Amino acid sequence: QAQRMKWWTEAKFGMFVHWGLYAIPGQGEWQMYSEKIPVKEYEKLAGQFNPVRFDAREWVRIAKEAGMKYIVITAKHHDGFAMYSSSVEPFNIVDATPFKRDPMKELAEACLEEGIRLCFYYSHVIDWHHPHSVHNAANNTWDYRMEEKDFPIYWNSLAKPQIRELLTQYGPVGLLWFDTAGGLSKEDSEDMVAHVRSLQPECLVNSRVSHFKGMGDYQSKGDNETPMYGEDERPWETPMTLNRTWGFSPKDQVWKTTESLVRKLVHIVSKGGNLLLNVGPSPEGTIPGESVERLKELGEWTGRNAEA
Ligand code: JFZ
Repeated sequence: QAQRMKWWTEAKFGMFVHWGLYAIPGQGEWQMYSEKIPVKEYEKLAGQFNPVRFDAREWVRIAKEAGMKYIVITAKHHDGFAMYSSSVEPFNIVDATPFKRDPMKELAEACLEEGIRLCFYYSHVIDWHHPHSVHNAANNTWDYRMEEKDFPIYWNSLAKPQIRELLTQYGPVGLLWFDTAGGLSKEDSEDMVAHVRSLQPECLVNSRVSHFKGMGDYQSKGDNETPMYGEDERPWETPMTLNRTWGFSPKDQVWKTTESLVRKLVHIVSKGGNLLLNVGPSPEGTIPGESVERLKELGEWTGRNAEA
C-alpha cells in the first residue's frame, strides 16, 4: 500500500474539476436536487451541451503551470450524467449531446503527454437520474418512489459497470474519488474497493468510498478542513474550491485571494496533507478567468519557491 501511495504523497497539490450539465443553468452541481427538476426535464440539458471551446491540452497546461500534479474530474456527479463515453448508460456526453466527443479520452492523452495523473470523481451512491439509487438522505423522490427502489439493480447494472469502463477505457487512472456514501453498507463499500483493485491494483481510492472509518487509501477531509494536529493516522487531502461553489456558478463571485490560497497551500502541505483545489468550467468548456488568474499566480509562487 505504501508503494501505491508514493506518487500521491509526493504530489501535494492537485486540480479538482466539477464539470457537467449543471454548468448550463449555472447554480452549482446540486441544482437538480434543490429545484427538484424532473429527470425528463433535466435530460433536455444534454441536447444543449456543446462545449466546443473545451481544450484538454489547455486545461492540463493550466494545472501544470499552477504546480499541480494530478487532476480529479467528475466522470459522473450526483445528477447521473456520464461525462465520458459509456456503453451501459445512454445518458452520457457522447451519446446524448451535440458535442459527441469524450473529454476524458482527450484529457487522458493530454495528461500522458504532460506527466499529470488523471483521476476520476464518481458519485457511486447518489444518482438522481437512476430509479434505483438509494442514499440515506439526498434521493430523487420527485420522480421515483422510495418503496420501489431496489439498490442492487443500480449497483450491479450502473455503478460497478461504469467503474469498470473508467478503469479500462483511459489507461492508468491515478485514483478514484468517491463521495457521499451515506447509507452504503460496509459490504458494498468493500465490494467497490475490491472491484477497483481487481481492475487496476495501483489505482488509489479515497475514504469517501464508505462512511465507515478507515476505508480507502487516504482520508478525504471536509471542505476547507485541515486537521488540528500535524500527526494524522494516515495520508489526507483537503478538497477546496476557489470561490464558494464547486460547479460553474457565475453568480458566485466570492473568490479567495491568491495570497490566502498560498497560505492555505503552505499550511496544508506543511502538515503533510494534499490540497485538491477546484475549478468549475463553463458550459462552453473553459475554466473561468478568475480561476485561471489565481492558479497562474499560485504557480508563479510555487515555481519561485521550488527553485530556492
Ligand atoms: C460533496 C458533494 O455533494 C459536492 O457536490 C461536491 O462534489 C463536494 C466535493 O463533495 O459534498 C460534500 C461532501 C462531504 C463534505 C462536504 C461536502 N464534508 O465531509 O465536509
